[in-house]
Order: sequence, then structure tokens, then C-alpha cells
Amino acid sequence: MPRYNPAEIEPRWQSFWEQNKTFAAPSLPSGDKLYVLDMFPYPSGDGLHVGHPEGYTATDIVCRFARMRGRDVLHPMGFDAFGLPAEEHAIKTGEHPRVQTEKNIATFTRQLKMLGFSYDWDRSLATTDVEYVRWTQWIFLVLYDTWFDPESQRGRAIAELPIPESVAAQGENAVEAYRDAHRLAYEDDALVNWCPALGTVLANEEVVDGRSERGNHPVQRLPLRQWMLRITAYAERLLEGLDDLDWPAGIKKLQQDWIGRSSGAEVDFYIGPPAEFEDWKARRSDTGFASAAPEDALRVYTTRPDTLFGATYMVIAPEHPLVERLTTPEQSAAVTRYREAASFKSDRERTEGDRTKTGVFTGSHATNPVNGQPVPVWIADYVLASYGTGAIMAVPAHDIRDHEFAVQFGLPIVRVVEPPADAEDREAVAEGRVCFAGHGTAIASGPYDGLPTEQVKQQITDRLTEEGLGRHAINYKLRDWLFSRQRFWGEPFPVLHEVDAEGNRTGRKRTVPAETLPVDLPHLDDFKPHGRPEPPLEKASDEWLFVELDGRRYKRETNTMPQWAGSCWYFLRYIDPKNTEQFVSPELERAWMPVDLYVGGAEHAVLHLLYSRFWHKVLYDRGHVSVPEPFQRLVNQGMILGELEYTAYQSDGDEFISSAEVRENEEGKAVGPAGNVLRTVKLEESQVEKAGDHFVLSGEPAIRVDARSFKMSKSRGNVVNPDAIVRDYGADSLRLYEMFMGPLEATKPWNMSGVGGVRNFLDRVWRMIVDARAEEVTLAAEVVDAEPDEDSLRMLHRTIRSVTEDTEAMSFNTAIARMMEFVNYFTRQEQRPRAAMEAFVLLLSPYAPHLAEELWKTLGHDQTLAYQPWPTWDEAALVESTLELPVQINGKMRAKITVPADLDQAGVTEAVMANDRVQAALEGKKLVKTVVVPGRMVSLVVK
Ligand code: ANZ
Repeated sequence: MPRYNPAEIEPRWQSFWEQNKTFAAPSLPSGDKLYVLDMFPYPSGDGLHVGHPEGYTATDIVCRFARMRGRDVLHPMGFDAFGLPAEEHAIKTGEHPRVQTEKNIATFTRQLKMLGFSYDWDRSLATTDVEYVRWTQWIFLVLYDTWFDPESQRGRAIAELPIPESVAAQGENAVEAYRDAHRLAYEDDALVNWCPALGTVLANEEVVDGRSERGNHPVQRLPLRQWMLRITAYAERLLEGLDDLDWPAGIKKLQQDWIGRSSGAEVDFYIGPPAEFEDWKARRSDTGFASAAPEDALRVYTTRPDTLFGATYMVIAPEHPLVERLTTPEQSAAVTRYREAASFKSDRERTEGDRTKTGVFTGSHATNPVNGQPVPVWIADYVLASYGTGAIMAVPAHDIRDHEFAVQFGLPIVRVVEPPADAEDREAVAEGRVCFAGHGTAIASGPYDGLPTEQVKQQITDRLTEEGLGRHAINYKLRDWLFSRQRFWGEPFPVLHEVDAEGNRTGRKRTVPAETLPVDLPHLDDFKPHGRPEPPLEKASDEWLFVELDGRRYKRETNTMPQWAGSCWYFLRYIDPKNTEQFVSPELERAWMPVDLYVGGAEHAVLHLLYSRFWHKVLYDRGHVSVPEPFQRLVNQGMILGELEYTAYQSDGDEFISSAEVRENEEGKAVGPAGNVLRTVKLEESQVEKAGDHFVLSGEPAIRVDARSFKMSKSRGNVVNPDAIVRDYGADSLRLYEMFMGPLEATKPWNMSGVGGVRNFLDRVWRMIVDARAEEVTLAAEVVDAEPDEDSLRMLHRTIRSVTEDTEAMSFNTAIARMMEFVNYFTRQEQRPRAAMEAFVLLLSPYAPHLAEELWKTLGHDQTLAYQPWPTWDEAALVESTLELPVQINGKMRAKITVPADLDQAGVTEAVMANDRVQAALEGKKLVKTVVVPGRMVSLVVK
């Protein structure tokens, strides 16, 4: 009996598509192009997760739909294949990480193919491919060769960097150092996680609470020379660029917050002898505000220059360069102790809101430039060295952190902003118990009293600028990108450090000539750490490490690039994956870019999406790509959680207690209404039933149970394996189920009976068209070559319209619901016109492509349906020819009449009057009024 058998159908169509290269994209799109990109996976050893096919099915539907509507579609897939797990495996087994990586890629490829995605597999790539690495290194050379011109706000060739005469006068080394200080890729000391016990540097994700994740050993923070990328230069461009992008508002907000632009003022406080303050001021009004803080001033950054009169103390970061100068001998021991304690804390620990503030007085005072008042200078770790100027003026009346600090150390609190009349907490503010951080009116601020905050900010900044004591300033939270890792399994940097005869660095360096790229990873005998806080590539043989070039001796850079590097530009390589001359041909790049739709998880909101935008802007500035933003539209798929888990509560006497009455005690244990600790019992789905928005014990409507779903994880044992789903239900069922679970963007729990449900639907689709009783696959007898009747036609055209509109809107779950309605309707019909069945199969095809191809063939076609024109609907067929109208008499429903849909008012009134039930109701009464609401109802008023 020809039953629907996905296990047979699906592999057959997959090999058909593969052999015929059905989904190969044209090299150059002819007209209407569509570039649809998936966030490519990291090929982990666990294989594909059910979260992957969610986004991948969504984009596949978009692509299949677009091809049928005549668009040229580019839909590629690849692998983000560098990464820690493969390296850890190599350390353990001695096997090269490439071996493990390639195994995993093979598994992922098999699994992706098994789901019938319409990728152009000929364009597939892995970031670890040596040819790909070559171009990642080449882009690094572009970054290295670029400086950011603040004037024109764009990246330019380093050769165009103007060299100040004073630098030029110092000779070639000074000029080179000046260039290095302006490149977008530069070297700097940064802290790394050095684990002496493991003898290796660890990535941040391998460190948990200051100890190694592996083995739980202590980790030290050590400064090490590293590569940085000057992403901060592009902060403004990265912010502005967001405006024109069709991205979820939440993701834009995350990027904005990450960039963290704030605007305020830099202000100099005098730190010389107080008696000379006036002279200093007079001098400053001649010299003006220097771009670097002069020796005799402590420079602060503030977003609230309007509160200068309320600055009662100052704070400098423990790492601030003026600490030594400002610390008096009496305070010296305390300051040293404090600085050491601070060096063990991360920035996050230092700035977390709820911590009690710590600090130490330097013993010195500075002079407030607006009123000549002396203010004590403190050291505290809530001020970060890396933000603003690393020093603040503290205004405890109006800044929460400063308020906490002032209360703790008994420093004066002076209010200088009066809250508006309708502000909350006015009393508490007036008493100095809480600080007021909002805007209001200036008080105790000399000439500014009575002015609103915004004006005071402006006027004080203008005044300070005139006096050479301050200037308007903008700051960003964004930090430069720490771009090197002490790892083996990453892209080597194409950089050479000059060395002397002993192998010591001379300080000069050069890049590897572009035409000799790639720099491949060296052979290592084993991958075990060498036990020094240096990169593993230091273990490479001298042959790899040392290079002679133009008569000089060099040592290769031994850091490698982070995993982020490869994912910064992979979408460009898909456009022209085999090009050996260029990273992408400009002609093809112009034709395909930007990516029209990018789908992936929201966890990449900041890093990947910001890094790749940054690289793209540099490539754009340097003329290598034609558009300033890579991803025009972004959609985030929601997370798929594990199946709902049900928990009931039981007392000692085995009595079930409704979860509505259960509380948690201080130890986190569940307690019942009598205060007794309860037992928790895990229940099966069959033991519970749904009651409105909650669940109860089966047959016990009063006993509620908890129902929660959790993120899928191995340790919880709730991971769903796509291989098993495909084996038991078929790939089309998996695809359809993931799209039917709910809106694409929503977080939703997995539910196995839901998978069964869509499988039943596909079985019914099969039986709607195929004769289930025949020996071989033949059309069902109900499928006829007749014209559809009016109702069937309307059902067909409605379905075409809804599925088209919903698919366009990426509202896949509602499109599927409409197809289900169609099948419900036609499986009840004795006659299923072939034209309607064919149109339906085409509508279904982006969603369940294997089944659709099989049915299309059964309907007598010998070509793939992948490029069949998408069905269109006829508005006229949607209109109902008759209407059912309710008739109300004195507000009560009395009858229903059926009339032609286009009948005019008089005709409707006539039909109402002719109705038996209306006539009966009107007997002996007088008709006062007749109201016809066209298409809706008729209302009669009688007396
Ligand atoms: C005085 C003041 C008064 C401030 C007031 C705020 C409110 P954002 O918006 O994050 O840029 N600040 C400046 N540099 C700092 C650093 N390195 N570490 C910690 N805090 C620092 O915040 C800027 C504000 O944060 C600045 O404005 C400064 O405190 C503080 F009623 O100056 B403000």
C-alpha cells in the first residue's frame, strides 16, 4: 500500500537536487537578487541541535518562495570552524585539531542535507580552510595598513597619514612608531589569564570565578603584548549606521548601549599651591585648553558640568598616573595597600552597583575651577582607569555612587539642583537622604541659579571653554578589541618581528607580503602546553618561526586571531568562493551585496554583529566593498526550550498540595500552607491536564502542578536530537513542526506530540492526492480534471492569498494553519480538482519540499517544482456570491436570511419582509424603522 514514507522519499529528492544542482545560484544575478544568509554554525562534536533547523528552515522557506517568484537567490552555508573544543581535544589526544574539525563538519553537512535545505553547496566554506585563512589574513593586512582620519571620519591608507614635523625630525624609527600608534591594528599590553598549574593561558570562557574551568586551578592576570583593533575609532559610524537598518529594535538598542555614547565636558582642576590658583587661571585663559592634561591639572570627564558647584571631592582610579604625585607621605602606606587590593578585581566587580564603596584619601587637594574651593582628592576603585580621563569630580548630592561613597566616608553633600515640583522623593532629597540624579533648576550655583539643567550645562561648558579650563567632550563605553589569543587553532598573524643574531626582537616589524599568503599553521608534534605564559606557536620549529626577508632576520608573530575573525567576512566569500586572485570580485560583490536577510540567534547581538560591521566599514572605506553596511535586515529566531516538565508537591501523608499554595522557605525548599516541607514529584505528560492557562493533576481540577521548560542541555537530559526526529517522523515533519510551534521570534518549548500532529497533517496531505488503496503510487480517484465549484474555488484562492501574504511576512505558523484548513476542506470533498491540488502542492513546497516534489511528480510533472511559478489568486474568486444576514427585531435575533452578496438595500428589505419567521414576528405590529447594515445585519424596530 503506498503510504506516505518520508524515509524513502526524502533521500531520493535530496540526491536529485544534489545531482541536478537545483539550487546553484548564478554567478552574477540577472535582475532581482535576494541574498539570504544563515548564521553559520560552529561544528561541535555534538552535531546539529534542534535550534539550528529553526532559523535554517525559515530562511529556506524564504528562498524557495523567492525562486518560485522569479528572483535570483543566493543561499549559502558554511562552518565557523576554529575554536576551543577542537584544540582541547588535540591537547588530550595528540590528534591535529583539523582532523576532529573535519569529522564534525562532515557530520553537520550530512545533517543539514538530510533536512533538505536548498543551499548552494558548491559555495560551502569553513573558516579553517587554508584558502579562506589566506584572505582573513589579507583583511588583517588592510586593517594594519589603515588609520582613521577623524576629520573625514573614515579609514585611510597609512601612507596618507600626515607626519608632524617634530616626529619626522627624529628619524625613521620615530616615524614608524608614530604610524604604529595610528594603525587600526596595533600592539599593546593587555591582561591575560595565566594558569600556572595548567601551564597555559586561558580564554575568558575557560575561567570561572578566578579559577580554571578545567581542574579548578587558580588563574593569575598577567600583562602580555597583544594585538588590538581600534574599533573605538569607528564608534560614531557604527552608531549612525544603525539608523538605516531593518533590525529588531532590541538588537539596535543592545548595540547602542554597548557602544555607550555619552556627552559632557572635560574639566581641569588645579593641583598646584592654592595661593597660585588665580595666576593659573589667568595663564590658562591665554594658553587655552590643551589636548593632553598639563602637569598642574587633574582632568575629569563629567556628563553633568552643571553640577560643578556641588563637587565636594574628587576621585581618581587606583591606576591613575597622578596617584604617586598626589599621595602625601602620611597616606602612602594606605594607598599602596589599597592599590594592590584593587588590582585583583575585574572592572565588573569594581563597578557593580550593590557593593559597599571602598577608597582611600591621597592627602592632597585640588581647586574647583568654578569657585576656587579646595576639594580633597581620593582614590577609589569605582572609578575605572580606562573610561573618560580615569578621574571624576564627585557630586554626592546628584550621583548615586558618589552619594554612597560620601555617606560612607563622611564627605560633605551640597545640593545644586532643585528637583522639579512633581519629582518623587522631594522630601528625602531635601533632607539629603537620597540623591537626585535628574534634571531640575540650579541652586547654590552662583550666576546660574534659577536656570534649568540643560542651559546650565551649556553655559558652564561655554564659559569653561572661553577660560581655557574645559571643553565639550564625548565618550564611548566601547573598548578597543583585544584581537589576539594564545592558542594554536586560529589564524596566524601575517606579521614578522625583526630579530638580532641572538633571536631578540629589535622592535621593528613588517608584514608578510600579501602575495606569499597564507601563513599556514606550523606542524607541532603534540599540542600540550609548553608551560610558559606565551602562545603555543612558540613551540613551533625554528624553520617555521624564523624567516629571512630582504636580508633581515625575522621571527613570526606567534599569537593567533580569535574565533570572531573568520565570521567577520564569510558572507563576502560565499559570493565568490573560488577566487584565487581576490577575496571577492568587485563586480560580483556589487551585484550581490548587501545581505538582504540575515537570520540567527539573539546571542550574537553585540560581538559578532558589531565586529563584522566594523570590518565591513574598514573594507568600505578602503574601497574593497561597495556598501557601508553588510546586513540590511536581521531577524532573530527565538530559543527552542526542552519539553515542559511537570512538578507536583506532596506532603508526608502523600497528600497532593496545589502548587498555588506552595511557598519557598529561606533555604529554597517548598513548604505547604501548614509550614511543612514538601516533597516534589516529577510527573509524566499523561498525568496532567491543561486547565485554562495552567496545568492540574489529571481528574483533580483543584490540584495545580508547576509546568516549566528549560534550556536544552546534556546535564538536564532534555536535548532533542534532530536525527531521531527525522528517523521517526521525517525531515518535512521536523521542518513543519519547527515552523508551526509559534512565531519565529518567540521562545517556545519542544513538544513531541506536536511533531506527531504535523506528521498526521502530512499523512492527510498524502491521502488527499494519492490513492491509499492502490498497489502503486497513483492519484486518488477524487482528484479530477473538473472545474472547481464556487466554494472550492474560494477556499483555494483564500489559501493562496493567506499563504502568500503570511510567507512574505515570515509568519510561517499562520501560513501552515491555513494549509491545514485547506486540507480539512478538500479531504471532505468527493471532487478534488487537479488545478486546486497542484496549486496547493506549490504552496506547500517551501515548507515540506520533499513531499511536495513527490506529489508534484505524482500529479504528472517531470520537472522539479523549485522554479515553478508561485500560484496567484484572483480577488474576484474571494468574494462570496451569497451572504447570510442576521435579522434583529427590537434588538433580538429572530431570523437569518440568505441573499446575493451584491443585492442593494431595497432588495435586502424585500427579502427580509418575505421571510416566514419575520412575517410571523411582525403579525399585528407596526413597523417603525428598518436599518440595513450592508453585509452585516438587518435591524427592525416594531411597535
Ligand atoms: C559628575 C557627575 C554629577 C556625574 C552627577 C554624574 C552625575 P556615563 O554616562 O556612563 O558616560 N565617570 C566619569 N569617568 C568615570 C570613570 N572613569 N569611572 C567611573 N565613573 C566615571 O557617565 C559619566 C559619569 O560617570 C561622569 O559624570 C562621572 O560622574 C562618572 F550628578 O561627573 B559624573
